[in-house]
Amino acid sequence: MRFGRIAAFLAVGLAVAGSTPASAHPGSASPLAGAQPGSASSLAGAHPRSDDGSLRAAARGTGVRVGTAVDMAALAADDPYRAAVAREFDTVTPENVMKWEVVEPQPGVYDWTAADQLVAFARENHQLVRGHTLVWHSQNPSWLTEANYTPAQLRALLRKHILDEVGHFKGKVWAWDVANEVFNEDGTPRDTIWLRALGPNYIADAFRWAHQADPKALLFLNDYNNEGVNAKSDAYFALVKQLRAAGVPVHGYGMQGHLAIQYGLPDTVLTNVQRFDKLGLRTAFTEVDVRMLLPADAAKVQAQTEGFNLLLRACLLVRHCVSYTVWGFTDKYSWVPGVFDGQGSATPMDENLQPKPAYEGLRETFLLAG
Ligand code: 9MR
Repeated sequence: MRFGRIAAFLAVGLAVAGSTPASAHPGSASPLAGAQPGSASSLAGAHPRSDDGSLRAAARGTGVRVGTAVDMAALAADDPYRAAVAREFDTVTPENVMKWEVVEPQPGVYDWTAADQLVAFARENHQLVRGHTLVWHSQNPSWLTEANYTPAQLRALLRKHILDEVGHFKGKVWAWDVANEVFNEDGTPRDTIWLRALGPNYIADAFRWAHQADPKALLFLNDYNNEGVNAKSDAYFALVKQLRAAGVPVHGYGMQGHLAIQYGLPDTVLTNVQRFDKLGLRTAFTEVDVRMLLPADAAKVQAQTEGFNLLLRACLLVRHCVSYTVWGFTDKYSWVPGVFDGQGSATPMDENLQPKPAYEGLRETFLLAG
């Protein structure tokens, strides 16, 4: 239904400058027709509900699932938070509990407790799970990073980690962020233990192992500052073409969407998403938040609303953008103030879970497209 609504965007002047329905609509034959991975039929999801005023209800019929990162401590302790996760979202991403340091705190000793709880919560609420993340330079266990493993040992450890984790969640995770943040801003490969020991082919290996463990899961690359056309997204574009030419099962390009209004909003997002879309690749916004220097004022709030909507519109204007996920929906649990001094208010709801203009803007944009 998504493309019938592009006229609505244009009519109300919301379309991104330079876009047209024709350029957003890459032909009628979908390069994804018949593709198996990511079929939601065997997973929970798309539960029909009446319009209860939620984001989830607004997103229905748009072809884009709306999701949030979930803080598992908050989910256990905070009933209004828990109710909002269930009410507002189609998909959930564990903010931390599927990361290697959490799932394998000691070599060979797995702890799936918190991740399993999220999967069960998602099932109860007819939500899909985005798994996050399999190979990354951060949040790895110290037993892994502080030992002097040989390249062969590191490769075996990475292979086992991916086969075991994806295998544990086989049939329960809709999409995986397989490789996270593998490029620098200038498009060169990020210097990580994986690159140093294994060379750049560790990325292709990671996708092959993930596919082997769950052939139906959608497998994504994922990064930040790759929303617009720039050296980093160019590097991803080249990598995707190279991986696909080599038959590597890569299905999606994830753009985290951590924006900050004081740096301005990226202005080539739609062009960037379109070029990946035209390759037949799924795209997704995976970790959207829009921070600001505190205190907030009306102009900053307006800029933030525009930031959230800019990314959502780009998603709605292409054929294969499958989800739009916020990295937490309430300022009560956002990672931002702890990392960026003097910044915050980055999510669509305030600390009392009251919707901000950004929330209303997202709802309106979904409704226009639905
Ligand atoms: O939000 C996450 C925060 O709680 C963790 O402390 C942090 C550790 O690196 O990771 C945060 O999530 C990151 C995500 O996994 C990858 N993209 C950037 C996110 C924000 O830092």
